[in-house]
Amino acid sequence: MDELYDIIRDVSPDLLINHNSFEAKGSFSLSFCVNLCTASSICLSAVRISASEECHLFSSTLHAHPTGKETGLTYIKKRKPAAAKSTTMIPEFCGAEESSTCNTVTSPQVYQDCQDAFDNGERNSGAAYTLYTDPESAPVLAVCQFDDQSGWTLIQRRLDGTIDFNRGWNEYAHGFGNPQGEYWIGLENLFYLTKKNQKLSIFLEDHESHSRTANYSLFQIENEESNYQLLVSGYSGDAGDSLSYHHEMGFSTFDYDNDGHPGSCASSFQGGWWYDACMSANLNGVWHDANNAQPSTFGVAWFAWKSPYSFKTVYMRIGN
Ligand SMILES: [Ca+2]
Repeated sequence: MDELYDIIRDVSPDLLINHNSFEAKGSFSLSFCVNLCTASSICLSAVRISASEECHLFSSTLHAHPTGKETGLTYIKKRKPAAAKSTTMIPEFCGAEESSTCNTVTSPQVYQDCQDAFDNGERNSGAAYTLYTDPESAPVLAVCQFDDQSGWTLIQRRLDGTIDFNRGWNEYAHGFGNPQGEYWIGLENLFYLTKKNQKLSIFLEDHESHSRTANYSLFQIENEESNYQLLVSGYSGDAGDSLSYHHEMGFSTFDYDNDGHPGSCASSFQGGWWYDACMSANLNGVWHDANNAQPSTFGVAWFAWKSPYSFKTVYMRIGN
């Protein structure tokens, strides 16, 4: 799944000039197959095979028109939305003009954020939803967590070290990873998501299954011209406050140093973060297993709870 998600994020429009069709496939549920195509700006159609659970994504619409008599196929194609508030394509599904072997699927709902999803009756906590954080930009897949009162948008998660978080500026700006696994939603999305007041909640779990949280009543990310500066305040919780140290810092990556240190913190600690000189928290640092939980480079760090220590499970989520 990670591989497919990376493929559709990494194929650039330039490549499509020379290769006017790409195909990516993996095993997914129908709804996730639909969401993947929706979230990819280059996916124009998809076919899902129910027997094998294969999801094939295409950069052309040709494959969305069945010509054979296959059964158990669901064809997905995109069209522009009727409501012209967005130029983004949204999926249209197998209709009457296609063969009778088509399955019928429901178009996915799209939301601005997970609170919007909650307000519209969504309650499937932990599922990935298609979010339009900005009407002018491409949609993004993100996991929503719902409680009794609200919807939280997952913006970052560490679980097992399967995704490399030592990445450059462009990838941190636009996001990477798999929303249902290890994930970074992207600074550009964070800028749009935090235009209205947002709280931040950080969950930390060590390798012995002890967990604590750090909450902030205000969390805001400025635009790219401001290097996605972090504004954070109003700590509460039991993990200690390791993020206020980074307040008002721009974001830094190994290829773009905006930190408060003569050297490059992002290069030294191998992650993108709002480094100063250098850190009290480093949740995008290198993931370590239980046998290496006290690495010299600090790893996935939150000093206010324990240090040196690299936490096992971490996620950051935002909500109203
Ligand atoms: Ca520096």
